[in-house]
Amino acid sequence: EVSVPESHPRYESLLTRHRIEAGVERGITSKQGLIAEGRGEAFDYLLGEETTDSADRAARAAAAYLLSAEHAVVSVNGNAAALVPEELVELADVTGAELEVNLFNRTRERIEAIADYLREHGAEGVKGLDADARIPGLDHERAKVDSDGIYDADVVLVPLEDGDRAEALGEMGKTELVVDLNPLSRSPQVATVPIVDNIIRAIPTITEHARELAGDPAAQQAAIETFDADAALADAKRRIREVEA
Ligand code: PTJ
Repeated sequence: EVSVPESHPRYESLLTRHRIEAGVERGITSKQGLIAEGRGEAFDYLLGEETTDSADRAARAAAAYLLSAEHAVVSVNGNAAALVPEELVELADVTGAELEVNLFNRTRERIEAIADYLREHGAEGVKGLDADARIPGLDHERAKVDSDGIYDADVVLVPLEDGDRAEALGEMGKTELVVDLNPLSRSPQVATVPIVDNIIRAIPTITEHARELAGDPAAQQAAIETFDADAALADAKRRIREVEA
């Protein structure tokens, strides 16, 4: 798919950029998605471009919430779809969650392109095309969700979310699992579970934990009860402050 040699010291970061660029070319990712990617990369660099122990614990708690949910939905935007289409489908399969396309810069074309792309990667029954319900307290476009999807969900995984929508979903009483590399951003701060990690690593990590926790409600409960969101954010901020060249 790309011509970056795996031995390149910045292999993963370059691969990520190529995927986002290709996403824009395919009509999946918005131009603003390019800016978001640059911002994410800077934080990833400061965090050492690895899944920290703290982020791993958050991923485990997220897996437990997804497995024990009545109705779990994974929200998919243009960046998530471009970066981890197959991994999102796998996560949905392992946890029983649904996938719903939900965009900040919403256009019918992009919704359909993303749904098609997810189906190409094995997804069934992608939601977000009906958009027959609204998240209260948000302006029109960002508020559009499926009544039998995000609107009805008790647990929602929202990667790379903007703060307003994250807050509004929280106000609806939903358990929010947020993947965001910026621990200072409002969405991880309002999340039940902030996963401060690159989505490229975070989604497979959540899936791995879900495989291990599946069918074990006691272990799921323990992962949820021992997780401390404030400590997770503090860990990420400390890591950034203590970074050395
Ligand atoms: O496809 P759309 O229309 O829904 O738009 C999606 C974007 C991401 C463009 C939109 O939601 C947006 O503008 O988001 P922001 O406000 O730029 O926030 C994106 C957040 O995600 C920032 O805090 C970034 O640090 C973070 N981020 C960027 N890339 C990654 C990331 N977090 C995890 N993994 C990444 N690869």
